[in-house]
Amino acid sequence: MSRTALRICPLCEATCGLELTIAESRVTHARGDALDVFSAGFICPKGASFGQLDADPDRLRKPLVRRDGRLEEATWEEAFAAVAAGMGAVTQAHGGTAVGVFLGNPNVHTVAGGLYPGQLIGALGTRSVFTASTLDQMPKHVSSGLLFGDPNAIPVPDLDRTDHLLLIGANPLVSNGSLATAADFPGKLKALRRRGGRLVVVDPHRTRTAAAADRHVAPRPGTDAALLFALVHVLFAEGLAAPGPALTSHLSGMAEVRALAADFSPETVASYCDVPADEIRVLARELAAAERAVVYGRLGSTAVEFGTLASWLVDVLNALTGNLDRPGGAMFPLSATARAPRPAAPGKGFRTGRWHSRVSGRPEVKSELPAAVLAEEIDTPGEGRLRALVVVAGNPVLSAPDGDRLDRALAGLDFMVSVDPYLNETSRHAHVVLPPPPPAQSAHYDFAFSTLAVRNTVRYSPPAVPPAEGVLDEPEIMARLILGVLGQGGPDADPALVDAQAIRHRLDRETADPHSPVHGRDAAELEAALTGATGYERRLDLMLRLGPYGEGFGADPDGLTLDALLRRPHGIDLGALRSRIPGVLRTPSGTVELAPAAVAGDVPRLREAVARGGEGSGLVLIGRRHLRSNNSWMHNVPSLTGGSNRCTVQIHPEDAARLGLTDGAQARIKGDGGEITAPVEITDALRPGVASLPHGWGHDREGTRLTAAAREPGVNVNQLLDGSRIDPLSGTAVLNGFPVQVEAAG
Ligand SMILES: Nc1nc2c(c(=O)[nH]1)N[C@H]1C(S)=C(S)[C@@H](COP(=O)(O)OP(=O)(O)OC[C@H]3O[C@@H](n4cnc5c(=O)[nH]c(N)nc54)[C@H](O)[C@@H]3O)O[C@H]1N2
Ligand SMILES: Nc1nc2c(c(=O)[nH]1)N[C@H]1C(S)=C(S)[C@@H](COP(=O)(O)OP(=O)(O)OC[C@H]3O[C@@H](n4cnc5c(=O)[nH]c(N)nc54)[C@H](O)[C@@H]3O)O[C@H]1N2
Ligand code: SF4
Ligand SMILES: [Mo]
Repeated sequence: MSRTALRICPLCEATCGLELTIAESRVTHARGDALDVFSAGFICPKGASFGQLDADPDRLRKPLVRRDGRLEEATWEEAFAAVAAGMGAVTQAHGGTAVGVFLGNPNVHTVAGGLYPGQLIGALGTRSVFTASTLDQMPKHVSSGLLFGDPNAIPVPDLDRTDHLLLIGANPLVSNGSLATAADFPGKLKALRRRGGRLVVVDPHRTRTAAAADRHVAPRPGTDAALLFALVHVLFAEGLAAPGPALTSHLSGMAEVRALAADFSPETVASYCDVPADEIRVLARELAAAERAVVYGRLGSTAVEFGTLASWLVDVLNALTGNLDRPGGAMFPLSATARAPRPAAPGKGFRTGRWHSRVSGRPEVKSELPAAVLAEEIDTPGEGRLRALVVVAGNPVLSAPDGDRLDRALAGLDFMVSVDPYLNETSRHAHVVLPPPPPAQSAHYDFAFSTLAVRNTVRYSPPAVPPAEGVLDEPEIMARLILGVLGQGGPDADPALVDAQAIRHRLDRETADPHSPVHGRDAAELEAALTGATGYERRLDLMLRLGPYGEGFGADPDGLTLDALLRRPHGIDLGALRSRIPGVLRTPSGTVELAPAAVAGDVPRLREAVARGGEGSGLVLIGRRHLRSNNSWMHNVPSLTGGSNRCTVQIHPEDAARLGLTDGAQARIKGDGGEITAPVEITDALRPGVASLPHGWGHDREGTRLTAAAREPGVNVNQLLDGSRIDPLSGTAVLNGFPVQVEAAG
């Protein structure tokens, strides 16, 4: 007998609702849930492989504990005892600050990742926190922090209503969208063009998305900040900078932006960007002329040399053309678990550099240090060296610069614990591996992506399959880990304490807040009203009730609760995005601060780069993604790899001819951090002067359990980096547009 269950897909930011067919606790089929209020049936090849991924025989089903140097299966009791002993030894000798934390990408795709990392970091009292954000979108947080006073207030393209989408360094037909949660991105781009709108793509690669565009501009990688500055320049020069009356009253810094853009005329930047000045003018004029337009930038605009400047300019352009916070433009989502809107009030503003990394003095950003300096924080001797590491859902040996150095550094740690379902390139160094259950056995709520979605909806999936014998769900693993770090991890430790503490903390704050619907109420009585079968469900219930659509513990009887959501398994539609300025602003001035001093301070660096020009700079490398991959951890599912999903170095025919490279032959690629060898794939989709390699490959290290991935291991592109190339304002590694040398191997 088979049955079906609904489950939001955790495999990318599109968050599609899936309908799983389940026979004897096994997912035998996955299809798009046609009734899902957000995704309406959309699914991609990864979602369709949900069952294979869920049942991957290499997935760890029991914890692993290192004994005499070898990782062996153990009981949960033994594993948490080993954590208590190992962590205890380090923290007693050196304090919790000697423990680092690395949080990888799936933390934004799990309930546990949305709820527990903050408590873990708090329990350790460490400032050595590293995440995938500094390999990804941190520049956007910095730009939002400076512009709007809130680093998490990221405006997203209102895809359903725009007439003109200018896409910078994003490939949503492959990635399915990022910092713009939109199921069926392909369908939304088609609909845009059907209603007479235009798609313009700026990308050095003629990607699937670029090939589908009305206009494709292929600049030299890394030069987008200059290109976008030139668009701003044109808007001012031609009298097209017109935010409109509604927005203008909430803007400051227009004159300063104009002055900053003065040096970046189309003629000045044309040769650096390798885009003709006339074409730059057309880009600006088209953007200004469209009734509703939006500029949207993604990884090719963030993980680059001038990532923060480019991210900032994206929203400067949205503001100057009157498209910020307006339907069809760039809008701020309002998630169901956000704090309920408070009256507009000036905030403290956003600061970075409250502390610095020990070895190379990199500033803290959003309480994080750059992932690119993790290795040196471990392997550089001296006071304050990291001696232990907790990795949750991360594989930095493959995802961060100089994996070989990090690999050696991890091997030298006194203690390491990984919360991860796989024994991979990173977790193989752990002393204890704590595996979460596969996704079908886990509940799902999108805490992160609901704040980035192009339409406000709310959806929750309880576990589709009951947890198998001997399984601990990831919230419980995290709660026990937190108790262990606090020295309360004995065999009778009650993980519910961790949830109760979080609930009490929030209720104490809310009952003391005059703007809260529960101001002055009794926290214990409110706590008793919460429903939910588990600690994390009660936390979700609390957040929903106190959120912008919540029932507020009686304030709005029709409002949202967990129970109400459970009665609507396909989700609840909360409507199209609505304007949120000034309520969303938390800058000291209470305005959108268009010309923040920190950003202005980085402009001279860009001016110098433009002055140096781009000619004769040799080959630069950029990344690429494949529809059937996801970073480093989906190469172990045979139905997803092979065919075009391979680790090849792509190169333009002219470069191949000049370098004597032939299709299919091996090339040696050298960068700051080392050299790798990969098969050549010649393609004119890339502009000349650019080579491309995907990331997340290099599955040939010993001591992993990735049977399928090891058969076609590929190579680790991040070995070409040494960790020194960083966007200074955000600490983000430059993963796109760095110099390499390529030659025929052998
Ligand atoms: N050169 C280059 N490097 C890049 C990029 C690039 O474009 N080019 N992209 C960067 C980007 S955008 C990102 S986000 C990073 C990603 O960097 P990471 O987050 O370090 O890497 P992932 O491959 O996503 O690793 C995810 C880990 O989580 C585990 N995992 C999967 N599901 C779960 C779960 O439910 N719970 C737990 N606890 N663990 C789980 C997987 O087994 C894997 O070990 O890589 C970055 N690195
Ligand atoms: N199938 C699949 N989907 C994924 C992932 C995956 O690995 N596979 N990863 C997920 C993650 S973690 C993320 S962060 C998102 C990323 O989502 P996207 O950013 O949409 O995906 P990318 O393919 O990295 O697209 C970046 C584009 O920038 C271009 N580019 C590189 N350098 C430059 C430059 O200097 N300027 C400009 N203008 N463009 C440049 C590249 O050619 C590439 O097409 O995708 C997510 N979705
Ligand atoms: S697009 Fe993303 S969320 Fe949707 S099915 Fe594919 S992997 Fe899952
Ligand atoms: Mo990412």
